[in-house]
Amino acid sequence: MSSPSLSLIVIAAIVSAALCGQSRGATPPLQVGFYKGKCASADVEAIVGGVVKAWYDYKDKTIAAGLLRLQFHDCFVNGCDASLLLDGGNTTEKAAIPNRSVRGYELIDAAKAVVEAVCRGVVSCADIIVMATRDAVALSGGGRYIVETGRRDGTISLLKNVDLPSPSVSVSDSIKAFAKKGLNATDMIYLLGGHTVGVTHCSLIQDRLYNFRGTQKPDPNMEAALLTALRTRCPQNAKVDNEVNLDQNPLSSMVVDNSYYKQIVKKRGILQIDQDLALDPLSKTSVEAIASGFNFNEKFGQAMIKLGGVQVLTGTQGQIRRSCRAVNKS
Ligand code: HEM
Ligand SMILES: *[C@@H]1O[C@H](CO)[C@@H](O)[C@H](O)[C@H]1NC(C)=O
Ligand SMILES: *[C@@H]1O[C@H](CO)[C@@H](O)[C@H](O)[C@H]1NC(C)=O
Ligand SMILES: CC(=O)N[C@H]1CO[C@H](CO)[C@@H](O)[C@@H]1O
Repeated sequence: MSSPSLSLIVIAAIVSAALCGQSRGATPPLQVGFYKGKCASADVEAIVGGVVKAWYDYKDKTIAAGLLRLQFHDCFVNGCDASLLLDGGNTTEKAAIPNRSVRGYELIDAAKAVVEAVCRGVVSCADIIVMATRDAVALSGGGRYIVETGRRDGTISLLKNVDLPSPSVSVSDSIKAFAKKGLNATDMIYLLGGHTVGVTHCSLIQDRLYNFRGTQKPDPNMEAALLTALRTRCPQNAKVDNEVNLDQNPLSSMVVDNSYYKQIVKKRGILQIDQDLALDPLSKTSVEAIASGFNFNEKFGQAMIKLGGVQVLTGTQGQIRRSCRAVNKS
């Protein structure tokens, strides 16, 4: 009577071994230094780092902001598969409204051109995004975190997949949106620290300045001096949509540091989600701890590594695109 149960065990063992082998073969994990020895004797990370440094030194000191937002939008929509980079008229991720001011595409193209010249068809666009963002953060005063690589590029980019949180999302809904990507509340609190650099547009904060939630009054949770300054920068019925620094400390608006948290605890947040992060009981205590100096750079780096692992393609999945802007023809 022991034979049926024995054969069941044997079958179960075979099935689980097969499943295990399959998932290991098809989707190996990301790894640190994936490209070592894969691009002749070249150091892929150093090549990308050189392009980013030149861009930062000679072209654009604000590139970290562009790339941070680019990585966030890429990873949040269909995983970190460089789908955001695909051109294709007005039906792709790129054409989505929340994405309308994403920048950094040209730097990715430049880095891709250099690595392709050294070893063709080896380095994915998805990895270039993650490596370049890391380098730009380090050049902008943030910590230099160690990235994992081995991502492959996706082939699909659809506008209808874009489901990014709006600037007026509540903290609790934002936590839910991040949880769907495997990122917890702590990760979210650190990742929003990306708003320590870069800009938004007046149109996205107009309601906070003039008519908060239909009250015909400004957001009561905005510091008076900031309100005055922003009303000057963003006049009502203006014809131009001006830019506004997300970190309102003028000494630090281009530096990756914990200044964003210091500002929001002083009610000097710019987007509504920024200000809410400092007020909501779900995040308030963490925000205050980070503002008072708690190890931001290292924690931010860890959260960026985790963001870089969202729904990645590895192994034989996807492809290594020849151009970051188009799916390979054959
Ligand atoms: C709830 C989540 C988030 C919301 C609602 C949000 C919303 C926004 C909005 C509305 C803008 C301004 C766009 C414009 O006016 O052009 C912006 C800019 C920016 N976001 Fe976020 N964001 C979120 C999370 C993140 C994360 C996780 C990162 C990166 C780690 C990030 C990095 C940035 C950066 C660096 C900018 C400035 C971009 C530039 O200067 O070009 N954001 N974000
Ligand atoms: C883009 O959208 C417009 C309508 O808004 C449409 O006429 C046009 O054909 C679209 N172009 C592409 C490439 O899909
Ligand atoms: C969130 O994830 C991080 C990193 O994976 C972990 O260290 C932390 O304990 C988690 N936090 C919560 C509140 O679950
Ligand atoms: C709708 C919209 O503005 N889409 C933009 C998304 O980003 C790309 C690259 O910057 C622009 O070319 C699109 O116009």
